[in-house]
Amino acid sequence: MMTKTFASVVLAAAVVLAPSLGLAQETGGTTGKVNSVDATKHVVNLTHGPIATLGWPGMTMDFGVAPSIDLGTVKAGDSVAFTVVKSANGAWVVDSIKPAR
Ligand SMILES: [Cu+2]
Repeated sequence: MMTKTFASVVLAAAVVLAPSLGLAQETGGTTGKVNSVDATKHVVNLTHGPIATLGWPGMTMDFGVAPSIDLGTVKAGDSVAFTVVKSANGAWVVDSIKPAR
């Protein structure tokens, strides 16, 4: 879809360009459990632990997922370790997600 493609390009550009522009990039990571995956919207719902660097408590929430991530490798019930980054529009986006060890 055009809209999603455009949003993905903007997001990718923001993630790539923010550090080179000297913008402070807020990031953090933790572990959690995948509750659901919406591959069409490129969104996951995670119950995650606290993220100390962001001052977040543990919670259950939806996250957009960076276009570079193959959601075919992520499924409901998985325990994962993931990182998030604040995108240009203020939304938090998962920029890495792997099976938790
Ligand atoms: Cu959260």
